[in-house]
Amino acid sequence: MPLTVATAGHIDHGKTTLVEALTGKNTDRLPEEHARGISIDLGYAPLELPDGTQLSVVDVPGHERFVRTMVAGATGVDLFLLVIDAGEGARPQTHEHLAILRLLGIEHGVVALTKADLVDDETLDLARAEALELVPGAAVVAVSGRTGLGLDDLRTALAAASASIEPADREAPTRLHVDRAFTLRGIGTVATGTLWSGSIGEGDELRAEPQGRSVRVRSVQVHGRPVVRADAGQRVAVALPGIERSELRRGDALVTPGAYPVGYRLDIVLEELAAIPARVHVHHGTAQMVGRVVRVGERWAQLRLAEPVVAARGDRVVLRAGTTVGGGRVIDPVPPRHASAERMERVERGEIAATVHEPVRAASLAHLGELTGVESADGWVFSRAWLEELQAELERRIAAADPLDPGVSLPSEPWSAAVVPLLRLERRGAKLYRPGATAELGARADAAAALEARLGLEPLKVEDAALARYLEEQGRLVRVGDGYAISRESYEQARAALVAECEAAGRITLARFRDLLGVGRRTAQLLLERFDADGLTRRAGDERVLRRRGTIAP
Ligand SMILES: Nc1nc2c(ncn2[C@@H]2O[C@H](COP(=O)(O)OP(=O)(O)OP(=O)(O)O)[C@@H](O)[C@H]2O)c(=O)[nH]1
Ligand SMILES: [Mg+2]
Repeated sequence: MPLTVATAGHIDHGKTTLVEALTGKNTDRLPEEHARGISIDLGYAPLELPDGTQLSVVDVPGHERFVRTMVAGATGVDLFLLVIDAGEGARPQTHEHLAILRLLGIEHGVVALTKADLVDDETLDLARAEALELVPGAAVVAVSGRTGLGLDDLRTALAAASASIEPADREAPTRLHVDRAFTLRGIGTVATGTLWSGSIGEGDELRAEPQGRSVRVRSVQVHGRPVVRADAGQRVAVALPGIERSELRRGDALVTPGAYPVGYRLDIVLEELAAIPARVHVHHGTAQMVGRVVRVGERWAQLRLAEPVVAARGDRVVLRAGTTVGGGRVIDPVPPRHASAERMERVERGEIAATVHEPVRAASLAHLGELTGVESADGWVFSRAWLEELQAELERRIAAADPLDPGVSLPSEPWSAAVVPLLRLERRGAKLYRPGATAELGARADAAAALEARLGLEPLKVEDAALARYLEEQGRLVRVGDGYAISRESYEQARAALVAECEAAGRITLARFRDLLGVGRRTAQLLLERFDADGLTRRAGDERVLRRRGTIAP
């Protein structure tokens, strides 16, 4: 099983020297690193242990200004190799790197007391005692990168620590947080990183997030050797010919398309090492960005990020503000904006269904684990209680609606189309009614009778629009213009006159129709418009002709 190990420790304590002694490879690549005698960027080397275990070593810089680089190198690895100068003992970045390893959940590893060739036995014993106190449970091995002392013991200790590592999840969707992107002549863009989960092989279709760019893997290498497929837990280099070097950088992620959400918020269980200010640097994967910490309850916080991240439940984050002030474990990688302690508690416990009330898209919860005990429709999930509340609320509004049109408008929310069919209500057009509900005149029966008595061919203004609509549906009047009505009989007579004229003359003008009916121009106009709307006639210049299949409406 391939594993990754990251060095850790204070500047100049001998990390790079030890990695070279173990692997034969000097991981300081940059001219500036050699000139200054310190590591600046991450270095990589393969290490085969006596028991055959393949380790990928990530060598990190110890300088306090490069702690963020250390976080990017350590994130996602399986083991640590904490390096402490036997003569100096633990120094500030020894402590800070150790804190970061703990925040990242990297629990297994080995402590190497370096430069053992330079100290006497007493000093070495002191250093060993301090190391045992700092990292209880870890093997502590005295070594020298200079003389080779203790290297075999160190390899053995690394093998023992490796044996307790749970294998990374190969079956999970692929995720690789990019720590380097560069161009190779003849190959194009190459990205490297620790494969957190899944596998990567030639021809795979992946997505570069958060850009959302589709990329096809041309080839895969593990420590300079081509492989057909690399598995979780390995350091891999992938050739991605379809994307420009400038479109990819440390902090991006290569993932199975659609498998991981991308968002600007993370709900975490907060771990506080020092006072955490409201504005911090958030480290996640190989990315780091400014973020706000919104505390929720006693244990939790919502991180609001300046840039999007590709996260999953269980991921770790490190929070820094000058120094490392805390971190956390992600419980929801794409949480709703308004966080409550109640929701946090439930989500932390994995009781996802209990957090669902009003409809949310099922896809937005998919990454929180299996979801049972909720209602679902057409990609939305919601609680039974919410559905009942909606039913009750609509029924209340229907009860208060005009008895002439006892319905309410369809909900306009995005979930409307999915949820409406589940309601015990009848949909008619854009409104909902009690099943079988009919309009009733109720208290307006007298008003209706009085109106009907006054109706004739001259359009009458009707203030009560609902009443007019109802009476029209009942065949007791015909509405014309905007808020006017005529009697049904008048409508039929006017219609008969129009049809007769058109059949005789082929067409009719407004003037002719007015004269035929003996009404004013405005009345004739309103009637003709109604006939047009009913599909009986259509305009042809200044005249009207019968439509071939004039429907008889209303
Ligand atoms: N005598 C002796 N010198 C050592 C040993 N290990 C490292 N050194 C020396 O210590 C100095 C720092 O070693 P590095 O390996 O660069 O230290 P580092 O921890 O990688 O430093 P940064 O990457 O900058 O944090 C170099 O001059 C090394 O030659 C050792 O075991 N014995
Ligand atoms: Mg170094």
